[in-house]
Amino acid sequence: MTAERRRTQVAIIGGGPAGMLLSHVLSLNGIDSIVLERRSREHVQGRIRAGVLETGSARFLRDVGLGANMDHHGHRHDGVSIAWQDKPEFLIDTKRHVGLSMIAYGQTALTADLYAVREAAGAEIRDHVADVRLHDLTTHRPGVDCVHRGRPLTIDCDFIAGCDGFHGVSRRSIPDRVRQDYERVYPFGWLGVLAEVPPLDRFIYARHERGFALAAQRGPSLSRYYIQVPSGTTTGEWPDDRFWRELVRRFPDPMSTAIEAGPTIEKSIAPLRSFVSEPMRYGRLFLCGDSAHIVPPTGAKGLNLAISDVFYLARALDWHYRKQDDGYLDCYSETALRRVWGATRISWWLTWLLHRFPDRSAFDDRLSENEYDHLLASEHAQRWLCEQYAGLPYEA
Ligand code: RFL
Ligand code: PHB
Repeated sequence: MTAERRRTQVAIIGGGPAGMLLSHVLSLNGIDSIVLERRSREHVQGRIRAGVLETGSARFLRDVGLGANMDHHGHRHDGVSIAWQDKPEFLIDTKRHVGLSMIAYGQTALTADLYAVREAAGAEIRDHVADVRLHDLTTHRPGVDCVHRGRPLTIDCDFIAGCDGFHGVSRRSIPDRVRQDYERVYPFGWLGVLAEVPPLDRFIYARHERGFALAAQRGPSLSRYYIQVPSGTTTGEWPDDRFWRELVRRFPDPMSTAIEAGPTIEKSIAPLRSFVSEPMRYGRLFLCGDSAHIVPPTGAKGLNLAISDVFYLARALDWHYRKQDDGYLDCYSETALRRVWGATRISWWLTWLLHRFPDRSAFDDRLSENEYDHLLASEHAQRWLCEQYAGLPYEA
């Protein structure tokens, strides 16, 4: 089979939310791109993941013409509650303390919006791409070799955006001597289910001696629930009736009695990890989203970080092409990493506060309890948490 050769300004590796949003924003600025995605379109659009958008993410999505479905089908909420066994409930009241609300809008819906808008614009999105290799990253003419549906494909470009998630090839294309990885792996994961039953009326993080649980929502009759499970657990060990029995035990009354059980339509386990790779740039390769960093989902920050990375990178590329100014490209990594470390810290803190750690001592348990009591009592502590939970502002 003959090889194919294409040229574009920005080759984007990965067709998840980061890659698709970047390709959309670039096209609004008159910059062309080709997206290379390893999996099928159905697989990418079927993944159930995040559910909460920060005000800043929602504002950026509106600015780039992606607000209509989000504002129509998503719903605003002013904070997430913490239900701590045998203690008063606490609302992370972002509206009250920092004047910002969140929007509950599933990543699945956002991904569908992104594919719809890019397809309508005639974007080049290649799925089923294999053997992706990046080359000449430190020259002005980098490129990507891959195999697209069995046929060799080479892309010549000006820049490569590595939006291929934690398991992708982009980050690994940065030499070890340049790259520094920071990592913490937690000894548990989240078992998540989706069920066609009415959800509770708010998002609730439950802290219980049996482990963490989360009540979330995807619509008026679609519930999303999670429970902490030990690492290595499989979904096969969690038939529906066992899941619901365990879930209600972790919520205090009256929440536990309000939970409606029903057949699950999706069930998956996500391991929890904190990970940051520095720098987020190597020559003409720029990393965006989960390819450079992973946060545990306590805090709902992962998708929001992917969106802020795209904001910074799209602006930097716009200035490069439109103003011949590389200032933003040169500070991309540093700027994006400041926000990444902020989200890494708050996600780690909430995970530490709300989960049961198998190796934790009684001393540590008392410390976390005291931390919660302090949160209940102190306006300053509440504001500190709300400022970060709502999402730090984008830098000018
Ligand atoms: P993705 O979504 O992983 O997309 C990367 C894409 O790259 C493709 N790919 C490749 N393509 C070509 N060549 C290769 N060699 C490739 N290798 C991989 C993959 O197939 C994929 O399509 O990364 P991206 O775009 O950076 O987006 C990140 C978000 O998906 C992620 O941060 C969030 O889902 C995290 N997250 C949450 N974030 C929030 O902001 N709010 C939340 O409420 C929230 N809840 C969650 C979450 C993540 C969870 N899991 C499953 C880890 C809840 C859960 C349970
Ligand atoms: C979700 O809606 O899936 C969700 C909400 C809050 C989190 C994580 C996930 O912290």
